[in-house]
Amino acid sequence: GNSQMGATIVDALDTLYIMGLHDEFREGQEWIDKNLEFSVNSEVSVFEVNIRFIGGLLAAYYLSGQEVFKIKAVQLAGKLLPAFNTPTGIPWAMVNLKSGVGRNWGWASAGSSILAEFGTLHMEFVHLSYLTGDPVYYNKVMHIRKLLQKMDRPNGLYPNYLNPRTGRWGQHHTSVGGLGDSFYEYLLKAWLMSDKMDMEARKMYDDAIEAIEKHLIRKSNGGLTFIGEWKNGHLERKMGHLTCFAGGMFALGADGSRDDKAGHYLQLGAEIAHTCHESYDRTTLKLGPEAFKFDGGVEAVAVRQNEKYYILRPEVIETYWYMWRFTHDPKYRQWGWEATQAIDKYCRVSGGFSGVKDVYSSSPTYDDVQQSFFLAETLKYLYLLFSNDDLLPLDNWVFNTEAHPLPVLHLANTTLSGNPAYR
Ligand code: DMJ
Repeated sequence: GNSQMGATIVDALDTLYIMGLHDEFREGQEWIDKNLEFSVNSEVSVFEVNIRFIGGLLAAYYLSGQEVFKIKAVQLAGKLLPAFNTPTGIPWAMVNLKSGVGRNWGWASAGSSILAEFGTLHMEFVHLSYLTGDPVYYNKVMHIRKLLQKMDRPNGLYPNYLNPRTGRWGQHHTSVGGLGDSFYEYLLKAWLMSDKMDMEARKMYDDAIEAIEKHLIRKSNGGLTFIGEWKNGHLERKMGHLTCFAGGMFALGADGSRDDKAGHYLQLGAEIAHTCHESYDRTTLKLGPEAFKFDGGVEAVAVRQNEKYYILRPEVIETYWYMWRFTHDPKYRQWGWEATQAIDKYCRVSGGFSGVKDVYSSSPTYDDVQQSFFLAETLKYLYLLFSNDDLLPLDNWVFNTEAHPLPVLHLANTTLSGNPAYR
């Protein structure tokens, strides 16, 4: 948005808390208490506000017990609700926080909303209903799920674009990276967050992953497993840095997988982790490019100049951390340490850390931006990678797509839809 909303402060709170930086955490809390306001004439992304602000505030609330975070999360969620006023209930990508007017990105195919955006609300919205007793949030995300369930899927794949006016798919482009990624992640995590009771979510995840494996996952000539992108019946042999989160997702979803294929999915996670490590290792800076190809003799290397940047993204380290938790293979800590050293050497600047424009250049130039996910995710996952497993055990906590931990909900015998007795 165009107003000063303190994204980095909110996104970093739980990282500060987990690292035991309590003075800094209190400073953040004070700022939020005094300054974080939502009645601003600013157009924001529903998805980004949800994963960074609502997710960040909810995690800060659950970790610290400070009411202010819950209050702010609920206020902000109320400001997002007008985005769902579309003919289908599929929300607009953007909403003006003051007027409630929504619209979609101009670049999106056929006026569509984006799968990874409207499909990445479930965790936070279920928690909002749980905490407030108000079913409105839960009903919004369940409506999206039901609508998706009813739709035909080409080759069993979910296209990235869906028009919120007509309820029809836009361009048949499917990816596990940008535009698709966290939709699949949230199907799995909805199941985990429900204490494995939400079997509908688990089934949707299993079905989606089976189609992805069949149509998008391939081995390169050099033996690297990669996840490509499906565009109108054609497989593009290109993988994004964003797609690298999927290694961790496959490992996290191994337990409970259909036909007891746990070993298979853990192995797939390890192969993706390896491929993504190669994408780092084949650069000059030992930091991964935004996208890399497996085509015409090229393997895990960026080809186009505008795909050679690294903007402090977390996905590769996220996968190292999940793989570490599930295997305790020391190579994941070693790879995490390589990335840590490279970030410290090439991204540290006087005012913090910066993205770099070309990971293949020995004299990198900076983009002069420290993305808020660097503190929310990249540093948190690194810290967890070198911590004991009893810090945020995965049996009790589920991380949202911005690495904000939310507790598993034990909801047996209760319903989130319309039961005011629920706290
Ligand atoms: C983050 O905001 C989230 O991880 C999101 O799911 C994808 N993009 C960024 C980090 O790269």
